[in-house]
Amino acid sequence: ATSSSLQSEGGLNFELNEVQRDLQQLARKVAREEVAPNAPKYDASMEYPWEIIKKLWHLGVLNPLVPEKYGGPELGCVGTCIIAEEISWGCSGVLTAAFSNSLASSPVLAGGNEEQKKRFLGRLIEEPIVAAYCVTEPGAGSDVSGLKTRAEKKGDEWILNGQKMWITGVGKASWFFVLARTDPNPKAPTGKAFTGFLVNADTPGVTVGRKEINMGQRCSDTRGITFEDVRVPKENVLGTEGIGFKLAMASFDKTRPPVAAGAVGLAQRALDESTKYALQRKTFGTEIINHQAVAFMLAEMAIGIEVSRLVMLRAALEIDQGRRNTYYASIAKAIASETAAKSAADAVQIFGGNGFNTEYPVEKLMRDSKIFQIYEGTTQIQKMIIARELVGRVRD
Ligand code: CS8
Ligand code: FAD
Repeated sequence: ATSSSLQSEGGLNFELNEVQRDLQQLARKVAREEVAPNAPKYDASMEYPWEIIKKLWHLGVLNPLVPEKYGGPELGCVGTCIIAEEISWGCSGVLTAAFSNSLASSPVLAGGNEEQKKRFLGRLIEEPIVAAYCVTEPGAGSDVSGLKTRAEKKGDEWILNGQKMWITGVGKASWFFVLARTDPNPKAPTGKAFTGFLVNADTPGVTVGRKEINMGQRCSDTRGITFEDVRVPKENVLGTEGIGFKLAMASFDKTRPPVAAGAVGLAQRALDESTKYALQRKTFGTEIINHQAVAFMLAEMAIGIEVSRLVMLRAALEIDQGRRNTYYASIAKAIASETAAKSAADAVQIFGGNGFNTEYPVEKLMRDSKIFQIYEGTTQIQKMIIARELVGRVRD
């Protein structure tokens, strides 16, 4: 092979195409001009960033996964990641608030019938509304199969009872994806025992809890929710009875890469802020960037960011091209989250006493970064998934 054939179309290529670049520029502009300047205000007030959510909707980037067929922009997982990284650079709390729609849309995309896709995804495009993904419970987060919410079939309806916890956007949402156990037999295989439901927020029996006050990402709305004899019509069973667990898992394949992108955006912000600071702040007669111990912290951030960004885009591209990406999605989520947490903590270190103070941007980054290691599957759970994938490959 000649070097030109090795570089021909379809081979490795690290450039964004024109559409992706335009999307990045659009998201970057909003992040820099509207998200970042308002981030301290939202952090302090803990107010839900409705204005920005609406702005993203008007720009057509609030629901990037929704296909054109249902009125959406169909930006795929790569497009979603490009947007997520930029918005998170501005404020990862805003990103989390904005991302609940994509979380809730994913199971609908994975298993919804045409009518459900039109009805639920179409609504997200018609007006700037919010949807939520209700899986975690007070007693079951990592171990999704341990969830206790139950749904029983009665005639043409299902009766939903149970409690969910830590649900992003649920206090603002118009509809939810809810995962419930539908086979009471504890020996039923996990892949068949659960069903996904699409529940309208105004259904009687739905009670939303108080806004939780979290360490970081404080403008995002996180709440518990209870379902008490909530009647769900059979038309709102997502796909078919019994496939809910798999839909919830398949959704993560599409949402973990953008969550990783959010972590990359936060880490990039930490690097940008601390490089700027290290070039200005002087100690012992020189800018602190000239102290190798400081410069190496910046170098480590750069190493983590570059590696995380590559694997995050790989994970997104794999699924956009129709291949199962579970392995890459978990690698991306794990490395990007750890990079975000370490980069933000080191950014505070580089800022010294100023880093600990709310007048400077990095203490917020440190508080905001922690959640990336926890939500959308903890780092330990990502490692478990990666290890299982490795074992699967050996056995295959
Ligand atoms: O329980 C799984 C797990 O992923 N746990 C982590 C839970 C989690 O990530 N929660 C996140 C909640 S949402 C959230 O936090 C949003 S925060 C806001 C973000 C905003 C950011 C900007 C587990 C531990 C991986 C697996 O559990 P197990 O009970 O061990 O189940 P398995 O035996 O592995 O699987 C059971 C069946 O499901 C099938 N399966 C598993 N994975 C997949 C995928 N696609 C399709 N199907 C899947 N990825 C599996 O094959 C089994 O079916 P079989 O028919 O038995 O073969
Ligand atoms: P646990 O599962 O109790 O885990 C506790 C600790 O044990 C963790 O360190 C964990 O890694 C470790 N651990 C558990 N099992 C193992 C194991 N097998 N091996 C090794 N270590 C293990 N959920 C939703 O459904 N929708 C949402 O929109 C949503 N948004 C969220 C927003 C925020 C701000 C927060 C805090 C959470 C959100 N979650 C959401 C829930 C989130 O996904 C869970 O908190 C997370 O998956 C961890 O579950 P848990 O809190 O029950 O921890």
